Amino acid sequence: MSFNLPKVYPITDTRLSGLSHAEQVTRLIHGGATLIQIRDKYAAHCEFYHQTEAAFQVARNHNAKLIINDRVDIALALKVDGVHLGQSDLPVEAARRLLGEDAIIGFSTHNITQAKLAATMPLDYIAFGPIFQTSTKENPDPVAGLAALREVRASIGSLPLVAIGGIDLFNAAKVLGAGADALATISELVAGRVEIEENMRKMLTLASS
Ligand code: 3NM
Repeated sequence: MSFNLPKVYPITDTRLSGLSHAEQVTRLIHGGATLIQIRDKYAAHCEFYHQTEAAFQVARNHNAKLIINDRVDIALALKVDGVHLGQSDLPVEAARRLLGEDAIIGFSTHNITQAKLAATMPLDYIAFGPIFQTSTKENPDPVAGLAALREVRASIGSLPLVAIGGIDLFNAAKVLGAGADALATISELVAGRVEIEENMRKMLTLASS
Protein backbone atom coordinates (compact mmCIF):
# COMPACT_ATOMS: atom_id res chain seq x y z
CA MET A 1 0.00 0.00 0.00
CA SER A 2 2.68 2.49 -0.84
CA PHE A 3 2.47 4.66 -3.93
CA ASN A 4 3.70 7.95 -5.14
CA LEU A 5 0.96 10.56 -4.92
CA PRO A 6 1.61 13.34 -7.45
CA LYS A 7 0.86 16.93 -6.46
CA VAL A 8 -1.84 17.28 -9.10
CA TYR A 9 -4.56 14.66 -9.35
CA PRO A 10 -6.83 15.32 -12.33
CA ILE A 11 -10.33 13.85 -12.60
CA THR A 12 -12.15 13.41 -15.91
CA ASP A 13 -15.61 14.68 -16.78
CA THR A 14 -17.15 13.95 -20.18
CA ARG A 15 -19.93 16.54 -19.85
CA LEU A 16 -17.66 19.42 -18.92
CA SER A 17 -14.99 18.58 -21.46
CA GLY A 18 -17.15 17.21 -24.27
CA LEU A 19 -14.49 14.52 -24.70
CA SER A 20 -14.29 10.79 -24.02
CA HIS A 21 -12.43 9.66 -20.91
CA ALA A 22 -9.65 8.21 -23.11
CA GLU A 23 -9.23 11.51 -24.94
CA GLN A 24 -9.05 13.45 -21.67
CA VAL A 25 -6.54 10.95 -20.28
CA THR A 26 -4.40 11.38 -23.40
CA ARG A 27 -4.37 15.17 -23.08
CA LEU A 28 -3.79 15.13 -19.33
CA ILE A 29 -0.84 12.74 -19.72
CA HIS A 30 0.65 14.98 -22.41
CA GLY A 31 0.41 17.78 -19.87
CA GLY A 32 2.34 15.71 -17.30
CA ALA A 33 -0.33 13.79 -15.33
CA THR A 34 0.84 10.50 -13.82
CA LEU A 35 -2.29 9.57 -11.83
CA ILE A 36 -5.80 10.18 -13.18
CA GLN A 37 -9.25 9.41 -11.84
CA ILE A 38 -12.03 8.44 -14.23
CA ARG A 39 -15.33 9.79 -12.92
CA ASP A 40 -18.71 9.41 -14.59
CA LYS A 41 -21.98 9.73 -12.74
CA TYR A 42 -24.14 9.44 -15.87
CA ALA A 43 -22.85 6.76 -18.24
CA ALA A 44 -24.53 3.35 -18.28
CA HIS A 45 -22.36 0.76 -16.53
CA CYS A 46 -21.58 -1.02 -19.78
CA GLU A 47 -20.55 2.21 -21.48
CA PHE A 48 -18.46 3.24 -18.49
CA TYR A 49 -16.71 -0.15 -18.60
CA HIS A 50 -15.78 0.27 -22.27
CA GLN A 51 -14.72 3.89 -21.85
CA THR A 52 -12.57 2.99 -18.87
CA GLU A 53 -11.00 0.12 -20.78
CA ALA A 54 -9.97 2.54 -23.55
CA ALA A 55 -8.68 5.10 -21.04
CA PHE A 56 -6.70 2.42 -19.19
CA GLN A 57 -5.03 1.36 -22.43
CA VAL A 58 -3.81 4.93 -22.92
CA ALA A 59 -2.68 5.22 -19.30
CA ARG A 60 -0.78 1.92 -19.43
CA ASN A 61 0.96 2.89 -22.65
CA HIS A 62 2.30 5.96 -20.86
CA ASN A 63 3.01 4.40 -17.46
CA ALA A 64 0.35 6.53 -15.82
CA LYS A 65 -1.92 5.14 -13.11
CA LEU A 66 -5.69 5.01 -13.44
CA ILE A 67 -8.19 5.15 -10.58
CA ILE A 68 -11.92 4.58 -11.07
CA ASN A 69 -14.49 6.55 -9.14
CA ASP A 70 -16.98 4.37 -7.21
CA ARG A 71 -16.89 1.21 -9.34
CA VAL A 72 -14.99 -1.58 -7.60
CA ASP A 73 -16.46 -4.12 -10.05
CA ILE A 74 -14.98 -2.35 -13.06
CA ALA A 75 -11.66 -1.86 -11.26
CA LEU A 76 -11.57 -5.60 -10.59
CA ALA A 77 -12.62 -6.60 -14.10
CA LEU A 78 -10.05 -4.36 -15.81
CA LYS A 79 -7.34 -4.64 -13.15
CA VAL A 80 -6.87 -0.89 -13.12
CA ASP A 81 -4.64 0.63 -10.47
CA GLY A 82 -7.30 1.50 -7.94
CA VAL A 83 -10.63 2.98 -6.89
CA HIS A 84 -11.83 6.14 -5.29
CA LEU A 85 -14.77 5.53 -2.94
CA GLY A 86 -17.39 7.88 -1.56
CA GLN A 87 -19.14 7.74 1.80
CA SER A 88 -22.03 5.70 0.36
CA ASP A 89 -20.03 3.32 -1.83
CA LEU A 90 -18.84 -0.18 -0.98
CA PRO A 91 -17.06 -0.06 2.41
CA VAL A 92 -13.31 0.48 2.17
CA GLU A 93 -12.52 -2.81 3.97
CA ALA A 94 -14.63 -4.77 1.47
CA ALA A 95 -13.00 -3.03 -1.48
CA ARG A 96 -9.56 -3.81 -0.02
CA ARG A 97 -10.49 -7.49 0.35
CA LEU A 98 -11.64 -7.65 -3.27
CA LEU A 99 -8.85 -5.62 -4.85
CA GLY A 100 -5.92 -6.73 -2.73
CA GLU A 101 -3.01 -5.03 -0.99
CA ASP A 102 -1.49 -3.53 -4.12
CA ALA A 103 -4.56 -1.60 -5.26
CA ILE A 104 -4.68 2.14 -4.61
CA ILE A 105 -7.77 2.96 -2.56
CA GLY A 106 -8.84 6.51 -1.79
CA PHE A 107 -11.85 7.70 0.16
CA SER A 108 -13.85 10.95 0.18
CA THR A 109 -14.41 12.74 3.46
CA HIS A 110 -16.25 15.98 4.08
CA ASN A 111 -15.73 16.82 7.75
CA ILE A 112 -13.22 16.22 10.50
CA THR A 113 -15.16 13.29 12.02
CA GLN A 114 -15.23 11.42 8.72
CA ALA A 115 -11.55 12.16 8.12
CA LYS A 116 -10.50 10.85 11.55
CA LEU A 117 -12.50 7.68 11.01
CA ALA A 118 -11.00 7.27 7.54
CA ALA A 119 -7.51 7.41 9.05
CA THR A 120 -8.24 4.04 10.71
CA MET A 121 -9.16 2.36 7.40
CA PRO A 122 -6.90 0.45 4.97
CA LEU A 123 -6.48 3.45 2.65
CA ASP A 124 -3.74 4.89 0.48
CA TYR A 125 -5.07 8.42 0.70
CA ILE A 126 -7.88 10.48 2.15
CA ALA A 127 -9.66 13.08 0.06
CA PHE A 128 -11.17 16.07 1.85
CA GLY A 129 -13.59 18.64 0.49
CA PRO A 130 -15.15 20.67 -0.83
CA ILE A 131 -12.46 23.15 0.18
CA PHE A 132 -14.13 25.88 -1.88
CA GLN A 133 -17.43 26.32 -3.69
CA THR A 134 -17.85 23.86 -6.56
CA SER A 135 -20.46 23.57 -9.26
CA THR A 136 -19.07 20.32 -10.64
CA LYS A 137 -20.45 17.96 -7.98
CA GLU A 138 -24.19 17.55 -7.56
CA ASN A 139 -25.35 18.22 -4.01
CA PRO A 140 -21.91 18.87 -2.55
CA ASP A 141 -21.38 18.95 1.21
CA PRO A 142 -20.95 22.39 2.78
CA VAL A 143 -17.73 24.20 1.90
CA ALA A 144 -15.09 23.09 4.41
CA GLY A 145 -12.45 25.77 3.88
CA LEU A 146 -8.73 25.92 4.52
CA ALA A 147 -8.94 25.96 8.32
CA ALA A 148 -10.75 22.60 8.29
CA LEU A 149 -8.16 21.28 5.84
CA ARG A 150 -5.41 22.24 8.30
CA GLU A 151 -7.29 20.47 11.07
CA VAL A 152 -7.64 17.32 8.98
CA ARG A 153 -3.94 17.46 8.12
CA ALA A 154 -3.11 17.57 11.83
CA SER A 155 -5.47 14.67 12.60
CA ILE A 156 -4.55 11.97 10.10
CA GLY A 157 -0.84 11.48 10.70
CA SER A 158 1.22 10.81 7.61
CA LEU A 159 -1.62 9.44 5.48
CA PRO A 160 -1.57 11.23 2.11
CA LEU A 161 -4.18 14.00 1.93
CA VAL A 162 -5.88 15.03 -1.30
CA ALA A 163 -7.83 18.30 -1.30
CA ILE A 164 -10.79 18.71 -3.64
CA GLY A 165 -13.51 21.18 -4.55
CA GLY A 166 -13.14 24.50 -6.34
CA ILE A 167 -9.37 24.34 -6.58
CA ASP A 168 -7.89 26.50 -9.32
CA LEU A 169 -4.62 28.11 -10.32
CA PHE A 170 -5.29 31.06 -8.03
CA ASN A 171 -5.96 29.20 -4.79
CA ALA A 172 -3.77 26.11 -5.39
CA ALA A 173 -0.77 27.41 -3.43
CA LYS A 174 -2.92 28.17 -0.38
CA VAL A 175 -4.35 24.65 -0.45
CA LEU A 176 -0.89 23.12 -0.52
CA GLY A 177 0.17 25.56 2.20
CA ALA A 178 -2.68 24.29 4.40
CA GLY A 179 -1.21 20.79 4.28
CA ALA A 180 -2.66 19.04 1.23
CA ASP A 181 -0.28 16.62 -0.45
CA ALA A 182 -2.22 16.75 -3.70
CA LEU A 183 -4.76 18.92 -5.50
CA ALA A 184 -7.68 17.06 -7.11
CA THR A 185 -9.40 19.16 -9.72
CA ILE A 186 -11.98 18.72 -12.42
CA SER A 187 -13.22 21.99 -13.95
CA GLU A 188 -9.94 23.91 -13.76
CA LEU A 189 -8.26 21.20 -15.82
CA VAL A 190 -10.83 19.68 -18.17
CA ALA A 191 -13.58 22.27 -18.65
CA GLY A 192 -11.87 23.85 -21.65
CA ARG A 193 -11.29 20.97 -24.04
CA VAL A 194 -8.67 22.74 -26.12
CA GLU A 195 -6.61 23.78 -23.11
CA ILE A 196 -6.53 20.54 -21.11
CA GLU A 197 -2.87 19.81 -21.77
CA GLU A 198 -1.86 23.39 -21.08
CA ASN A 199 -4.00 23.61 -17.92
CA MET A 200 -2.43 20.44 -16.58
CA ARG A 201 1.06 21.73 -17.27
CA LYS A 202 0.35 25.07 -15.58
CA MET A 203 -1.12 23.44 -12.48
CA LEU A 204 1.81 21.03 -12.17
CA THR A 205 4.35 23.83 -12.51
CA LEU A 206 2.55 25.86 -9.89
CA ALA A 207 2.23 22.91 -7.49
CA SER A 208 5.89 21.94 -7.90
CA SER A 209 7.27 25.45 -7.27
N1 3NM B 1 -15.87 15.74 -4.78
P1 3NM B 1 -14.05 20.98 -9.25
S1 3NM B 1 -15.98 18.25 -4.62
C1 3NM B 1 -15.91 15.25 -7.21
O1 3NM B 1 -16.15 17.47 -1.71
C2 3NM B 1 -15.90 16.18 -6.07
O2 3NM B 1 -15.66 15.39 -2.06
C3 3NM B 1 -15.91 16.72 -3.91
O3 3NM B 1 -14.70 19.53 -9.01
C4 3NM B 1 -15.91 16.52 -2.46
O4 3NM B 1 -12.59 20.80 -9.22
C5 3NM B 1 -15.95 17.56 -6.16
O5 3NM B 1 -14.53 21.33 -10.64
C6 3NM B 1 -15.97 18.36 -7.43
O6 3NM B 1 -14.59 21.88 -8.21
C7 3NM B 1 -14.61 18.86 -7.80
